[in-house]
Amino acid sequence: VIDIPRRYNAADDLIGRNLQAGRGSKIAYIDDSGSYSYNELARRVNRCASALREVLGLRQEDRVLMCVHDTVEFPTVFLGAIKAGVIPIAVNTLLTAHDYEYMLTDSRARVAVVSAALLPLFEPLLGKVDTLERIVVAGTANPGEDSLAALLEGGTDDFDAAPTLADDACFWLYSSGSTGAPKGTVHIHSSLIQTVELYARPVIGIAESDVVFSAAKLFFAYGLGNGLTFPLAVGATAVLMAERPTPAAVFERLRRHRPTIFYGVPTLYASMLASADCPTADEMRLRACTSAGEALPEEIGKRWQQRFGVDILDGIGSTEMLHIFLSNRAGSVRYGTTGKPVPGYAVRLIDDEGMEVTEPGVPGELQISGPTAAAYYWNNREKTRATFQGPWTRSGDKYQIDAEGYYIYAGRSDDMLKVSGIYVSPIEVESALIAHEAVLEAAVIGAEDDDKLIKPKAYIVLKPGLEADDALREQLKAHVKRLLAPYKYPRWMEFVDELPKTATGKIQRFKLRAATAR
Ligand code: 3SK
Repeated sequence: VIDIPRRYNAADDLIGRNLQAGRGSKIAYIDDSGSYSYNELARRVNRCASALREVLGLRQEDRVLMCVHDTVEFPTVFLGAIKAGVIPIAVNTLLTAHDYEYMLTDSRARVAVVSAALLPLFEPLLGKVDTLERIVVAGTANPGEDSLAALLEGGTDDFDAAPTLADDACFWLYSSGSTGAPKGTVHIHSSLIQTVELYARPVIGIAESDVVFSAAKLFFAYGLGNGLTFPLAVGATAVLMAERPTPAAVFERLRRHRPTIFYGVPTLYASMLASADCPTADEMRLRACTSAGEALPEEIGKRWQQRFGVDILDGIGSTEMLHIFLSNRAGSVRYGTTGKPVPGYAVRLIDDEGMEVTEPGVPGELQISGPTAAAYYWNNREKTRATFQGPWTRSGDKYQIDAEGYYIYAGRSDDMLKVSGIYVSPIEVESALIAHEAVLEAAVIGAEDDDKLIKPKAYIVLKPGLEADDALREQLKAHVKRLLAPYKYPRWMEFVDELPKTATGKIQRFKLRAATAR
């Protein structure tokens, strides 16, 4: 844990330290449009900060929602807002207009900065969400639309950082839960740099000479650290990719830019290994790989290590804790485990009676204490109190330790699923299914695919007189994809006569999980 002055601005620190170290002409970012030096990034951040304040008239602590693909526009707006004392809210680019309407209404963001391709989802919300004043288009805008490029034109090359404090709200991320709406998770200025000193330097050994590439996007807490905080804190170079992280797209960047650090998620590692076009070790110059989002199956870690001679450091973090607090370390990797606590964080396991579990093999809920915990959930006292309990943050994940103190994932405490590293609420998928005219009831659980990775599986009761067939299955999948972010659709469907329920009518998903595991 490092000492941070009371008066502190995270963006000013992350950019300013590179200019002070004489790294102005070094490449900070490479995206699909070109390369950007630290000097150019600093200029763009200042222009964005000054334009948000002086052109758009935003005040300190106003909020800007960002739905931006991984291009240089993301760090420009994220850091520009922070430098201006305006609070960026980075949201998942894969959601629906309905999700964005909720987040805009909840946050009362006055401005939304949106990648051009996502504009159709946002345009109808201008006028509908009365606190939203303007949409600014990142990328190529059409005549009549406000573009980020024009906004930057209106800014100035120099800008003095807003007088923020280390404990001030800095940015938000939205976190999902099994029930209820996503929660605006408020992080403070000091947290970003703490994740570097606690995790990125000691665990990954990130240094100025590294070129990093994160397949996990910047709007995730995991991707934000990987592709923004960590490289900028040490003066490294980060490769950004706007498109979906398919194996082909990732291979192309690995071959072209030859990063030294690659950050992935288990689903992607599995599909990369299964692809005929997977590069050879010689084509790459990887020296460290990380995985988070969901537990990395042992077999995938071992196959990657054999193929590339580099370990995958599997770890777990959370939106609430900002980055990884439990991780494997180079030289002591144990596949099939999430490693040990990252020094600077305390971790404990709590059983159903509220007692701390210390014996190997006994599961308990993982709770974490550390300096990067979010301050609170916006406008949500009940969930804030349930999650942030004194110095401890409840993760909702169950873990057990083995005889040597390695932590092993033992499932969720609630019914949430993690699909390719993103939380999916079963209730949301069930509601989408029930909205289909053929469905009477539905229950969704997580089931393992051939790579031992979790995907949604639905148990469905059809309306009387209807029969299940392949056409209906495909119709239902398409229906869910239309209503929700497409990654949430059930990969498998089982049609049943009834669902297991409590006496009060609550679905007993644990019974379906037990039946599926058999
Ligand atoms: O999913 C994770 O394990 C994770 C890791 C780092 C930061 C945030 C998250 C959710």
